[in-house]
Amino acid sequence: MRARRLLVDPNGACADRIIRGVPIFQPELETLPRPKLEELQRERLRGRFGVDLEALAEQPFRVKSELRDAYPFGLLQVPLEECIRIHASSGTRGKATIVAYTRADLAAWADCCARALAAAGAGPGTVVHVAYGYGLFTGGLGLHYGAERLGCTVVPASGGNTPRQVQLLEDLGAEILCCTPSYALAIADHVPDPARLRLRAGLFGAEPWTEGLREAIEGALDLTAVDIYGLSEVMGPGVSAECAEARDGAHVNEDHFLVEVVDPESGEPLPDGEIGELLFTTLTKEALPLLRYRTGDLASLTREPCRCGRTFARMSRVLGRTDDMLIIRGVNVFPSEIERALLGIPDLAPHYQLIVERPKRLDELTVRVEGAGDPVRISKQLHSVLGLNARVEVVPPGSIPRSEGKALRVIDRRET
Ligand code: DLL
Repeated sequence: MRARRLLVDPNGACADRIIRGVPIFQPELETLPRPKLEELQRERLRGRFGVDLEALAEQPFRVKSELRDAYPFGLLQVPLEECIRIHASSGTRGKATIVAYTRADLAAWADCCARALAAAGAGPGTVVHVAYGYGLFTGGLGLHYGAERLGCTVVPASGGNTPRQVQLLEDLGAEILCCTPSYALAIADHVPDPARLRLRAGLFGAEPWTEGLREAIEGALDLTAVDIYGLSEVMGPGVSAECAEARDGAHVNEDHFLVEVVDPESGEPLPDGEIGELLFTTLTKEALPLLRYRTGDLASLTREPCRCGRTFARMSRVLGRTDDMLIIRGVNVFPSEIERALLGIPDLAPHYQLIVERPKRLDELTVRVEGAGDPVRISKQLHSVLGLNARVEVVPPGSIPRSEGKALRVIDRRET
């Protein structure tokens, strides 16, 4: 058993914040009975957008291109001087999107990230190593302020210089690591013996990952890996996060964000349990409120109670994006499915790239993966699991470039 710390209210009150052994940062909100939560959402929705909860499904969607078209500040709902921070989407797809935050927005964001850190087992005094990039990307500063809000001791390492990261982890004894899952693996490459580190948990997100990758990271770094999700347009990291206790879906901070899942094609709402596109409505944001924002992320929801005691809805892992689905000779496949299949094959390492080309009008997929094994046999295994024809290249360990932020896993060389 890993030791758990008692969570002390950063405002001074040392409240009884242990619910069934799990420290909860804001239990009065995070464990609100659903009818009360809905009441709060209803009030906030009406107050901010003048929309009744029942009428939500009739409201038009907002999409990312509207933010891009309004670049940089066209959608701000408050004067710029009321905004005390600017961030931008990391721009792995297309031009960056600028977002802005008022003081109250930043406070709410810090609360959400503090909740996520507490749910991973952090508390006041826990040393938290933040290796998400600091800067316009929301990962670094988002978790940084959340950790301070919780009363942790933050190591603002940012990304890069991996050997130094490992040195800091070892010397400063961080118990919590925050970075992308792909960077966690890159860090693990430099950790010969995880017993030299004191890591207990990691908050990994900003890119899709699988249960197989979770196991690989947990094995290599000897920690509990939890998923943290978010997007700059809605806030940044901490829109939702898993609890270390159940690790069974990320709790959406529903007092701040109303979540829906819709059919990506028809736009019709889908019931809990069905996979569709996630939509968020911000209930408290001042600078950039968004009604029914289409994330492009595919996931499902459950409102079943979680054994950690939190009542917020949980979202599944992001299973892919509406726009990164690869269609290879008519077979629809998400990179995450290929990752899952690869990680199910012994002797392969969780470092891979997918190269899509169209040499003669037909798409061809090359899966380049580190490890050992017969490429023809691996290709057959992929085919049996995914129904997909892919050429496989098995390359020596260390030959696929490591990322310091979001991994670039798909190289699409097709002309569009
Ligand atoms: O990636 C915010 C973030 C930082 C989340 C640190 C978690 C940790 P953007 O750069 O705007 O914001 O990218 C948002 O990244 O729409 C998803 O497609 C993807 N994404 C974020 N978290 C996850 C996750 C940050 N846990 C886009 N699993 C989102 C899968 C994720 N995809």
